[in-house]
Amino acid sequence: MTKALERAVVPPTSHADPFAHDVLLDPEPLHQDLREAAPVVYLSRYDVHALARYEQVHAALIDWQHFESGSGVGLANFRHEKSWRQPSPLLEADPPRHDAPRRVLREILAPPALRRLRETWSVVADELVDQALAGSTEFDAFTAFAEAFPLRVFLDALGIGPDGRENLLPYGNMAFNAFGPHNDLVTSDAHRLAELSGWVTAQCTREALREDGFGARIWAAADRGELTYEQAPLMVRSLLTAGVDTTVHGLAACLYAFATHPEEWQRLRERPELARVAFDEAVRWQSPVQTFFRTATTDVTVAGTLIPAHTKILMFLGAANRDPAHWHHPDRFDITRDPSGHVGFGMGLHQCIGQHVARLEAEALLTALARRVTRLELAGTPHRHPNNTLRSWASLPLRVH
Ligand code: EJD
Repeated sequence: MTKALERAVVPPTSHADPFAHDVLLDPEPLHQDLREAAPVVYLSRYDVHALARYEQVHAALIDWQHFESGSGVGLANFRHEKSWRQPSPLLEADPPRHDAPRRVLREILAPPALRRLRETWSVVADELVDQALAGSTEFDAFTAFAEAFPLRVFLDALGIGPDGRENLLPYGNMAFNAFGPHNDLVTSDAHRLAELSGWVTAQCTREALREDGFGARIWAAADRGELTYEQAPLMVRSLLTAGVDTTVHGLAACLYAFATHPEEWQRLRERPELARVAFDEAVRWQSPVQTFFRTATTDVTVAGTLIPAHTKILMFLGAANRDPAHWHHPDRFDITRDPSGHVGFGMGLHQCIGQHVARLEAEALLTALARRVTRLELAGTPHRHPNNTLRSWASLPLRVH
């Protein structure tokens, strides 16, 4: 790969700030510019190289040998700066250290392990939908469904207690901001860092976890010697960090997609078995996780451009998921397309380990809604919430029939 050094292509420079509020709230124009500019673009503001085309994002995600996670998957380079929290043994690690934690969590979150949750989650989804519809035909679907459902079913399955759950979304908002630059979104969260981290840390102890949940199974793996006792609480923390906000905003993306595409809702009602693929299509179309970084392990050439060793690479998952060179009519939300291969859950070694959990949540919620609601539409302007990593929502007013 480094053979091409002497004829390296100089990448175009962009002075844009992908983490500015207006871009976070409406990222597609920048995505299009970056995709069209070149396979690799230099971002002067952060001194990083960026990938926005499907081909290069996909290639970087699967090439963990050249694009490491161990130096952090945010802008901060762990070689030079300390992280705000102890690094994750899963997310912020490379093989071989990454592999044992990954194996343990994969078992715990694999489809067979989730089977017994399906029935319970479907009952809870029915309850939530009945509750919302009993109140009024207009409500905020972001709080009523997208937030309420994961906060209840996922945290119950994880095994934490009912108290203090209101800390989790603020914690997640902080954690996902922290992958970006140290901008106003990070500083405005800073005063709650100690309090929220303290609360989360307290939930990760063995004593705080019910005996039959995902959390207890992580501790049991430590007892079997499959993990160290130092890793176990950090992996419970992984579930609390990675498993709530991502699903909340993924479900919101899905509800927003259907509210703005009534013909797709009709299709789902006729064929509720499309619920899971519809969720993946919504993840492709909105990319709840917008960006991630890797770090070059050596000098590496991408499409002829040299990326120097130990520098950061910003991958635009959202841009790749709408790359017209890879997708037919990429801007269309179409539940009959095959969205497989989207990079909304990442790709390769670190690909989302909770994706089956997320799909099960989406399936339960969407099918409960589809059984009762013939039509849904926006009842007002939905509001997004800026976050350095997540395509987040603040409200999603819906009217249902
Ligand atoms: C994440 C993008 C952790 C952790 C793992 C994954 C995420 C966050 C935190 C989900 C990133 O192990 O702490 S989507």
